[in-house]
Amino acid sequence: MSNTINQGSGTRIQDTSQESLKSVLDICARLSIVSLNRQIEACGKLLVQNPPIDVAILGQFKAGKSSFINSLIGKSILPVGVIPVTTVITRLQYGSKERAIVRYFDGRTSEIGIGNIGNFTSEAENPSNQKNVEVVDVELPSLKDYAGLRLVDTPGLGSIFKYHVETSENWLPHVGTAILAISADRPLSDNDVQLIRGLTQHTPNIVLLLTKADLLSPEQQAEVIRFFERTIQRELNGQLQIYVYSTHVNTEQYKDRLEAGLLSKLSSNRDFEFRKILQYKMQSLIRGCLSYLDIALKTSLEADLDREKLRERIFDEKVNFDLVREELTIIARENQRQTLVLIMDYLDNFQKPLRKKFSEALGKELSAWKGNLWKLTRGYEEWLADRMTEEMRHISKTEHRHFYGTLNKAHASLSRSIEAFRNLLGKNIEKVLGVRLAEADWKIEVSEPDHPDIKTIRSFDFHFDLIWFLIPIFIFRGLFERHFIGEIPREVEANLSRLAAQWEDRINRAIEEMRKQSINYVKEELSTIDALLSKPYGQTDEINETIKKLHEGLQKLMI
Ligand SMILES: Nc1nc2c(ncn2[C@@H]2O[C@H](COP(=O)(O)OP(=O)(O)OP(=O)(O)O)[C@@H](O)[C@H]2O)c(=O)[nH]1
Ligand SMILES: [Mg+2]
Repeated sequence: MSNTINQGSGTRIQDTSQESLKSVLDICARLSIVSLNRQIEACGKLLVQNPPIDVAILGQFKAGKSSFINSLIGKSILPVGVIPVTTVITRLQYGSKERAIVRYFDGRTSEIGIGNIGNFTSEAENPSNQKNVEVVDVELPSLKDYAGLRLVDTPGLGSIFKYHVETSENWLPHVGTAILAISADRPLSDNDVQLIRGLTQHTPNIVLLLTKADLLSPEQQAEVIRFFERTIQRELNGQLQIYVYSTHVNTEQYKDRLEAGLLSKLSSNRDFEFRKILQYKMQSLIRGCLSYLDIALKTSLEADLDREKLRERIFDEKVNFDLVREELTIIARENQRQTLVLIMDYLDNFQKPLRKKFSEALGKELSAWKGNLWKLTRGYEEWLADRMTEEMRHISKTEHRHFYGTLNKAHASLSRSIEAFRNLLGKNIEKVLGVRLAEADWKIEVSEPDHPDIKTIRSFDFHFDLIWFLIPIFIFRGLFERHFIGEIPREVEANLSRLAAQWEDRINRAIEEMRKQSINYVKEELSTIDALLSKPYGQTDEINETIKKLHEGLQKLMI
């Protein structure tokens, strides 16, 4: 990475971090991932508060952490001792005047005298942190050289005081730069190596501090340092800066080296170092989140697979939309095909009586009609049209219910068919999901067909009246009267057929409506069940989307 993060890239890191943090937050909330909460909180604080860089002194209990800080600030304000002491996180930073503020977990704060810090941070005065102190913040004018940094004293790890261990471990995500204190008399335990591993999740800046160096001769110090180097190389496949310190001997010399090599650098490049830390923490958080999302994705894919299996079991070969649509269409078509035949059969009964009725009536009427052939023909036509219309209307009105045979049959068959389909679907759902399909009101509406507009039709094939002036009516009148009477059966048949055809059209249209209604019921039911089956799962897309977004964020943060 380049040694300068300019303003532009600083804004980019800030923006990308903000975006990625939001995605992480959303997906963690949605998938109930709680294990990243502390990292999320730490990154959130860095982004929102832009605080000083927390330079944390971490390490095993009694490693000399508090003594080291006291020595660094040139004031013995942190409690030290031969038994585990520090019980509360204590942060020290530059301030124009000396003051100490106690922050409690419940949000309260109180200012205390610098001399009373031990009342809150030492195990003796505040056993297992009975006073519920979250952190003690100390401001000192003497820390001017370290402006922009915050020295953090932490409770020791590895002691029998589980509370101390927990407090420090919980605080790790906040660490900006870690100084791992290792006492000369207990050089680099397995716990220290584990701690370094844990710290690499949270910061790119980790240094080792060999404390109580006065307990070793220069040769022994060199030997211990070589041991540190070899162990770190072997265990962590890397190198860490190693500083030496003693509060007893050569303190100023050790302090100068530490300042020059670490603290002054951090302080004078505070913004650059801060963004580097933020960038590192965000990358680590995103990677952590991605690893959870991998699991979530696999689970979701399996759920999708299960859903597919469920769907296959519910929508088996019997519960099949295409099949049921075909069945409903066949029912409708079969009935529609029979409509005309059925009506015609029924109307056939009217042929004879109508012929008789019309012939007799015409016979009576004809003798009174006067005029030439043209007038006779017009008179016949008018009479026939009026009577026939009246008759057809009467039949239509009084007999139409007898035409509904196919309509009623289609209704019954379609109803039976969709009910059978719903029963099959219901059984499958109960078998597969163990739930009963609620009753549904699948009533097919039968809309009574409109009455046709009854009009008679002319059935003459040749119009004699066009040549009326050639025909002497007094000679041929008898012939024409017989002709008119002779036409009656054809007229009756033609008009009954027309009535039948008009009713067929209307009835078949009603059957078609019912077919569409039935198919719609089935379609809607199937798509509802399908949607329900997809609902509890269907996170795959969302997870994939977040994974993609986080990878993009990670890429931007790596540049
Ligand atoms: N010889 C020697 N002893 C030291 C040095 N620094 C600290 N000590 C002693 O080591 C003991 C532990 O010191 P602390 O500063 O309380 O250690 P700590 O790591 O803060 O301990 P906890 O807060 O309990 O984790 C004390 O008795 C100190 O006097 C040092 O440089 N040389
Ligand atoms: Mg301490």
